[in-house]
Amino acid sequence: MNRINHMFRATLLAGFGLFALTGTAMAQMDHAHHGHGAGNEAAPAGQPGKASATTRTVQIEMADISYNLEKLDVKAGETIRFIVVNKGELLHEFSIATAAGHAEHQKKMAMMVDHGMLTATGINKDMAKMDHSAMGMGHMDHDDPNSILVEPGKQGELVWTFAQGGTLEFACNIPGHYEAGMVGKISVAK
Ligand SMILES: [Cu+2]
Repeated sequence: MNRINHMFRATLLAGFGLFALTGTAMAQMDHAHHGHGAGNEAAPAGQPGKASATTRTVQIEMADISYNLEKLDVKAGETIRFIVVNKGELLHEFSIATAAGHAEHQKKMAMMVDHGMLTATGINKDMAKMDHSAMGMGHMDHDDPNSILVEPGKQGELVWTFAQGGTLEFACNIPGHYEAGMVGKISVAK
């Protein structure tokens, strides 16, 4: 890794800590809304699809910090199988939601970083297994049906049925990544 890359990476990691602090503030301000965001977010965006109903497979490649795709055109009712490959060195997410849904999900992700469940490069599986309800934080798993977290060098899969016409976004809600441009438009034609 050359010096410029190294500095870039150091900046990313520093930014991660900064956003984690912001997450604490948001968690305190918005305590009532944790743990049930997935249902709210998923409703206008569609629903998890059956693999057997897949009409199309789309490969998504993630890097530090970008997607290989800026825009995706789909049809209402279409079921797409997304193969999501993380070619970067940082943890990334592929999530399908409205812009408002992503904004809501970002708060939860910041809280997960804040509590050590997510790091810049991976998922802390021991922390993720802990019973956070005892700490008054409720259910905090990253189990949202509309998103998938993929660690560096790995790949994952998400099958999604788009429900209605409109504009959605695919995005990475790891703190700082959406702001850095890790977001794209999905046009859902009726
Ligand atoms: Cu990311």
